[in-house]
Amino acid sequence: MTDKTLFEPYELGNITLANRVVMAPLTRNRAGAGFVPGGLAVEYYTQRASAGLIVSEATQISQQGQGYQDTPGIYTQAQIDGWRKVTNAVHARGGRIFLQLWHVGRVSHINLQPNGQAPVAPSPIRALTKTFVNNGFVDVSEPRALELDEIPGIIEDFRRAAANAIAAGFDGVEIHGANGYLLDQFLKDGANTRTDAYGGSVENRARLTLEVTTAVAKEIGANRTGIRISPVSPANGVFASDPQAQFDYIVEKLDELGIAYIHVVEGATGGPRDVSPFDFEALRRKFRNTYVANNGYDLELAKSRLAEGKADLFAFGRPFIANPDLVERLTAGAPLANFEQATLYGGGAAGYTDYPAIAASSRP
Ligand code: 8OZ
Repeated sequence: MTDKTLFEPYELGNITLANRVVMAPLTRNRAGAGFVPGGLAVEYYTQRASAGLIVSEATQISQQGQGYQDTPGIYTQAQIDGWRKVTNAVHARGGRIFLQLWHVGRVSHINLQPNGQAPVAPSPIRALTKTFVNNGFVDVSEPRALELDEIPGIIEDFRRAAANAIAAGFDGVEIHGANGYLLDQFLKDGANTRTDAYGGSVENRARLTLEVTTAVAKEIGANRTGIRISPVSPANGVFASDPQAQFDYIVEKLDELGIAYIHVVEGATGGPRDVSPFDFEALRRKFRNTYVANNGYDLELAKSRLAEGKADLFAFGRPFIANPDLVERLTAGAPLANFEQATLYGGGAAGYTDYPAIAASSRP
């Protein structure tokens, strides 16, 4: 296999990606009033449309699903209309874009919740993590456990959000099942001590994620549905005592549902790849459709993993922040710019849409 393959088209479900480079979801906290993505978001995503696939920033499916200030939603008509401008612009540049569907669960703050209520979670266990509200990082609020009869409403919120995403022109959706948010809270026994049908065993902990995925796939088509998982990541204070059994099981079931892809955060999100022993190749073997690999990839690692057949697509997150033309830079072997930490979360154009593409003349 030659080096070029990373930059050749790839068939994902029923769409064709221009290359195997995925822009990973990146939270940037710049939505406008009503949690509507605005003109800057249109510009930001359009600048990055040469990615084979863009996965949008995590987008809440309901007000209850929000955990940080100024993140966009996909539950009102104004939000659908705002996102429509993003998808139109990305498509006009030949790009493809999925929306990431997000419910934060316990990673939230009463200031963001409907009527100032407690955030919801599988169990009333506070996460040892912070959230970004009122322009600063603060401890998350004490959550309350979801009642059994509230669970159908959560599934319905995901289903409706997926329908809204398609109405907004997205090519598909990625269910956020990673990084210590609601679905990952259910999957991991450190956050889920339920004794009903949604806790207590590998099968029960997987139930909500599988019910959500089934409902979304039924609504918009399995070939337009993906999911992100992070089996061993401690992100947002989650812990699984036997992640291999938990994730072997759920990936087998996701394969049966025939969804387009699994997007796997290999290791600690944004951190080391080898935090604990885990056989990611077992997940790859269990899943017949597309395996999207993520976490700390650079060009060399992506090329070698592709050559070894260990993954189909490679999701780059942070490199896309300061390199809107990441695909062109990787293709040309051009140097990558570093992003500025201070402008990651919130603000305006600075550190968002003002990172330049490399001048054609300075490409090697
Ligand atoms: C960074 C800051 C806030 C949220 C994730 C949605 O980790 C996020 C996120 C990342 O998946």
